This record gives sequence, C-alpha cells and structure tokens, in this order.
Amino acid sequence: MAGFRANHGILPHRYGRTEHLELYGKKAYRIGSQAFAPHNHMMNTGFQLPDGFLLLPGYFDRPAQEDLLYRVRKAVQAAPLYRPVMPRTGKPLSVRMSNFGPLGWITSKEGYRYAPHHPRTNKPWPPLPDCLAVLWDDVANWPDPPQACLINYYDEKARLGLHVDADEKAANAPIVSVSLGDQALFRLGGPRRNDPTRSLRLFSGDVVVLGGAARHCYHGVDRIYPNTSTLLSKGGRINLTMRVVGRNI
Ligand SMILES: O=C(O)CCC(=O)C(=O)O
Repeated sequence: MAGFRANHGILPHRYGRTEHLELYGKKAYRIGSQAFAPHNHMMNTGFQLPDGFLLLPGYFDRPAQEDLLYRVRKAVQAAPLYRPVMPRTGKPLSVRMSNFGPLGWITSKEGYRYAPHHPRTNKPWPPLPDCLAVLWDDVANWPDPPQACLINYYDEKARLGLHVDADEKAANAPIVSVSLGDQALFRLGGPRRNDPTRSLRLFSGDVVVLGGAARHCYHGVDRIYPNTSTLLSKGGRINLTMRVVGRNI
C-alpha cells in the first residue's frame, strides 16, 4: 500500500478564492476573511501542523457545491438524516447523520461501528456520487476507494466534540472531508486529547484531508456560524467525510 504523501499545509487550489499575500514576511494564503502562513503562523501560535494535514480552500466552486448538495438531498430522501445516540449513555448527538457508500458509520447504545444498512430504514445506503469518487482520486493519494462517506448535518447549535476516527481497520488511510453551507470553527489538535489545538474556519466548498500523522489527531467542530452561506436555503452546514473501512464488504 502506498503511504500518504509527505506534504502538508494549507494549499491554494485551482478553483480557489484564495488570495496570495505576505504574512510575517512569508508566503501566505487568504481564505475568506482569514489569513494563514502555513508553517510559520502555526509556529507563532505554538502549534505545528501535523504532517498529512491539508486544507484545500474553495476546492468546489458554487456550481459544484450546488451539484453536490443536490446529490446529498437525493441521498437523504432515501436514507433520512437521523439523530444517533452515544454508546452506553444513549445521549443523542447534536449532529444528524446519514451515509453514502457500501458501508455507513453508525453509533448506538451498543457502540460505534460500520454497517451496510441504515439503522432506521434497514435499507442499503445510497451509492457514493461520482464527484466524491473523483475528489478522492484527486486528493487522497491512497490506492483503495472509500467504502463509507458519513453525511453530518449541523444546525446552528450543533457541535462535534474532539475525537479521533478510530473505528477503521485501515487506520492509516486518509479521511477526506468536504464542507457545504454555513462556516464552521474546526479544531485540530495532536494525537493526545490534551495536546495544544489550533482552530480554523471552514467555508462552503473547502476540502480537508487528514492523512499521515494528522489521521491520528484529535479534531472536532466547536461552532457553526449561522447565516454565513446562502447554499442551504434553511441554513446549517453539511460535512461529508470519506473513509476506507478496511474490511471485506
Ligand atoms: O464536520 C467536520 O468538519 C468534521 C467531521 C468529523 O470530524 C467526523 O465526521 O468525524
């Protein structure tokens, strides 16, 4: 198996609304209202970006976001968003979920796992849209296709606590994530829960890759910024995360 490419950082992309500028005398990128100098800025804040972390700002332009949103809407007609519960406590998550692909990530009182069927309808999950398969081939640098794509819907109050995705046998395969709709405050830490963290805003159309060392780093979503995108008519944010699960299906 090929390893994840060694580069990391925050990169401009061919579709980007990224503006090049200078920050601390170094090359940097403006992403929406925020400016990043990929390496030095992180060092100034005492945070070194983990190897294998990539932010591709504005990877999907508006028409591509609308097309992807149409596919998400079709999928959730067949496989409705539902509010899963935490293992043991049975406490509902604030994020609502569904999946694309042969497998879907689910959580219930029994624990976290991947399953071929929607837990409420008992039907197979809808297939992964071609544009996501193309994205995977473009950025994942991994020989196997994704087997699951979790669809997270955040309303303005939803959050996702710091966690590491660790239910995959293919523990080193990258996770590729797409943001649609309202902006989110994404937090990235290190391999230990109490490692220092760095927050960055994710915009509609942005793609994040957690590969290499970043694949094993804690991350989460601290808040959604309401009314910061016109993509979803009722507001909120959709995040799609593609994963290789690593077992036969
Ligand atoms: O919504 C996001 O940007 C992150 C999602 C995530 O961490 C996950 O689904 O495990």
